[in-house]
Amino acid sequence: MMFSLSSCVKRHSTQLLPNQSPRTYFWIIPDTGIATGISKQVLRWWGEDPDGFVTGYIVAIVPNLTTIPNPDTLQYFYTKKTDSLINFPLRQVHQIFLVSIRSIDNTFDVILPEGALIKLYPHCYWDKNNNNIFDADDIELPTLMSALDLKGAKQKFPIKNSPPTLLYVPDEADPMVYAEPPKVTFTVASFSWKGKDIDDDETIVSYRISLNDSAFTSPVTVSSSITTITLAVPRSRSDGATTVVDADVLIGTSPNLITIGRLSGLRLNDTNKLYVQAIDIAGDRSEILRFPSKNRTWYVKKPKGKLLVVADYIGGGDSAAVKRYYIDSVFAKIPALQADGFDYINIRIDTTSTRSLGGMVPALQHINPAFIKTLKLYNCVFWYTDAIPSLPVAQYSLYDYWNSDDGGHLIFTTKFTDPFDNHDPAKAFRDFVPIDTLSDVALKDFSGSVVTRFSGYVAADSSENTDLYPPLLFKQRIATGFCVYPIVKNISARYIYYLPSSNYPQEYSTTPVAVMDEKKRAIFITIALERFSATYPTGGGVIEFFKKAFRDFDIYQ
Ligand SMILES: [Ca+2]
Ligand SMILES: [Ca+2]
Ligand SMILES: [Ca+2]
Repeated sequence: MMFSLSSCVKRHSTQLLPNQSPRTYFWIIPDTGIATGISKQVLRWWGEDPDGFVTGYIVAIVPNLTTIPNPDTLQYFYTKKTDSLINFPLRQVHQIFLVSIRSIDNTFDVILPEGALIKLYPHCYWDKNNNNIFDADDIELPTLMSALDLKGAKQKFPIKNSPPTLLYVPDEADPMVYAEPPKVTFTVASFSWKGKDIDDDETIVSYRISLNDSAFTSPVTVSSSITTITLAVPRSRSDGATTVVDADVLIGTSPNLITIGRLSGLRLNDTNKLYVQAIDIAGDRSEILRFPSKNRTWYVKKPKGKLLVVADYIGGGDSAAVKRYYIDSVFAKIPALQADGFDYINIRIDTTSTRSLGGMVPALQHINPAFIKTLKLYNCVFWYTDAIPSLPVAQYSLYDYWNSDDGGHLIFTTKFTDPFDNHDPAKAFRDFVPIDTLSDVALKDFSGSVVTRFSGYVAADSSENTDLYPPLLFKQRIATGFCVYPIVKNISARYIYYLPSSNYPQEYSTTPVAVMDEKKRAIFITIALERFSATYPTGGGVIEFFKKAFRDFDIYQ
């Protein structure tokens, strides 16, 4: 069609008839949109020229105008396209936009780039430097005016705001699940969301947050840049509470958490819900996003006692036996601990084929701060592991826990079972316990074989005679099938236990197996404590070890 028109023009061009102006038309999609439009609209236009053909268009989109000014001082952009998804820069609920489109016919002889800014007044020019005056390298367009649709097509758009929307965000450990609190937490939990607005995500101004109250009676409001918050209750507040307690609202990550508000009504030893709503610049609100998500619960346990036991243990099918050892054979025999109570968390249960973190471990992006703050509810964390500890979880949380003023004390005991295992490929241990190195090579005997059978005593470091740790005695019947990787303490730590010297070569004559930092905040033992007798030898054993550690930590005398 265009080609036949073109040849038509050529045939008649010698007749010196004046050029006829093109005409311009447009509509928007969907066509119901003009009345109840949203601030993103598909515009479609076309031009017709009676004595030639249309080569391009200039388009102006101007807020708060109802007619084209005379003279036309609008700023146009040039395009060869015939449609556009127009994103109106909406800043009010009902803002009006004027769209003016003028076709250009084939008598215009300048090739303009897509998007060139065009002014028609005081004369036609290409405003190359976009400053609304004719200057510098701007280019005059003397043939434009006569090639232009002088009437143009114009349309007023009353634009209606659309409310924002709120979405869950994925757990960085598993994109198939949401970043939301574990089904059971203590009095700390983190929440993340993502706000969207069809008018432009930047038109969201705030989020309001409410606890157990979908009516948002007394919400905490955060700015739109905050899309993760953490609820936390200090022990000084929860210890005296019975059924409900106020929760602080924190932003940021440890050690830079900032308290920005408080929500009342966190239910202890009960289920809870957190509600979030987005508010845009026009004051419109999103649907309410609820935590926990559908078909899930969030139960908050009131913390008790000063000790949190972290079970990082599945291996070998003996996890129940190991748990019984600590809970029944050791902690049940420490009167102060029994009087005070303590808490227990298993961080290895409820793993899935796609999520290796246990179900009690927060979303990966929430370990700091939610998991760190959970540990900090307690004066002491006892963390025991099988041969495959949750090193990333420990790495994200434990150094901060025992090195910060609001943290506590750590006893970390692990075990190594495979002499050829790549037991610490990322060199993770030195990030969270007071050592410089954990050897790559397991302890060997005089024949060069890895030592996998242990017996007798582990001796306390005797360099500080006044501060001896109680001796520990291997439980002979299970003291096989594991090995020891020698450690080198860091400069501000001391060894507290050694393997006895007689069975090992000179270089391992005094093999350290436990270390404590100089501030007495962290103890690391490379032999699983459950390998030792709880009660023997006389004056020693694992019960006495914990009593000594609790005294050193100034938790229980
Ligand atoms: Ca024409
Ligand atoms: Ca200019
Ligand atoms: Ca909006």
